[in-house]
Amino acid sequence: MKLQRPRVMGVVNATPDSFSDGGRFLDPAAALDHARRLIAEGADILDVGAESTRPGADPVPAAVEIERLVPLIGAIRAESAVPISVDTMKPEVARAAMAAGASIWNDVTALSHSPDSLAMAAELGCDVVLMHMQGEPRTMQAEPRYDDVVAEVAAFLAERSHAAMAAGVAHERIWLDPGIGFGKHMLRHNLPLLAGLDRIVALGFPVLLGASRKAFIGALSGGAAADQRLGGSIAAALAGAAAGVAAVRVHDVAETVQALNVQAAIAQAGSA
Ligand code: HH2
Repeated sequence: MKLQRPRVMGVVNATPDSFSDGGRFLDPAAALDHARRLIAEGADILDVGAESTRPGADPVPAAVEIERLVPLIGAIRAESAVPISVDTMKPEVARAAMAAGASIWNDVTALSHSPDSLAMAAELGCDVVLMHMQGEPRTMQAEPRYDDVVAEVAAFLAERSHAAMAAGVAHERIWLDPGIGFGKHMLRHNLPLLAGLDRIVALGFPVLLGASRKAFIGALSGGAAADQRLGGSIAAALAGAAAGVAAVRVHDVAETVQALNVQAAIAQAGSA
């Protein structure tokens, strides 16, 4: 039975300071092992990153990102055909990652970090994820402000998708992401955005949702630590699926695949 459900993107961090699993996968062999495990658990895409975007994280020079990412991407590609996405805001890192075997550029700055980003995305011809963020990672949680968070995020994503297409990125290469947790008040902004995902989906591009283990889940569960947020992460993924997102970016692949498969099977039985 082929089920209609979002694709599951598993997170592989090669960072010493990522909020959810900081440091555990900096060792290249450990990161590769983790990637193997996520593939075995059913990941449809792997998202590899070497610069944490958590609030207050230190920037990483491009050369260090490349040094961490290229061997890892090459090693994954050598043993699997799984699509690989690279989580970077730097065009030179995206280029190195594509040369090593990645095919998706996941950019939390929506191709605005460098004046070269738009042209690089067009030149690479890869898929690009344009994510919304208010402010920049170091300071974005200081005082996020919106009048209407869903409308403002949708308008920003529409503008960036037009900028990308004007620069030569094909429509079918573009994904949008509301950027849960990126310059958003934990509950006042993230919850309306999750409730209004259908309005982001209505922009006509595949939508990626990254809510896994984020702080708003802790805020709704008595301050649960990042590795104690599985239930809430699954609830958010299911809400995304119900709204029609194309993919969810998650840390817990096996559990998310199971939840999405059950949701899809129930929906299918209901419409048979
Ligand atoms: N969230 C993080 C990183 N990259 N990319 C997209 N497109 N959407 C997201 O929601 C998103 C993202 C979270 O930040 P980080 O501190 O790197 O933690 P982790 O990679 O463990 O999720």
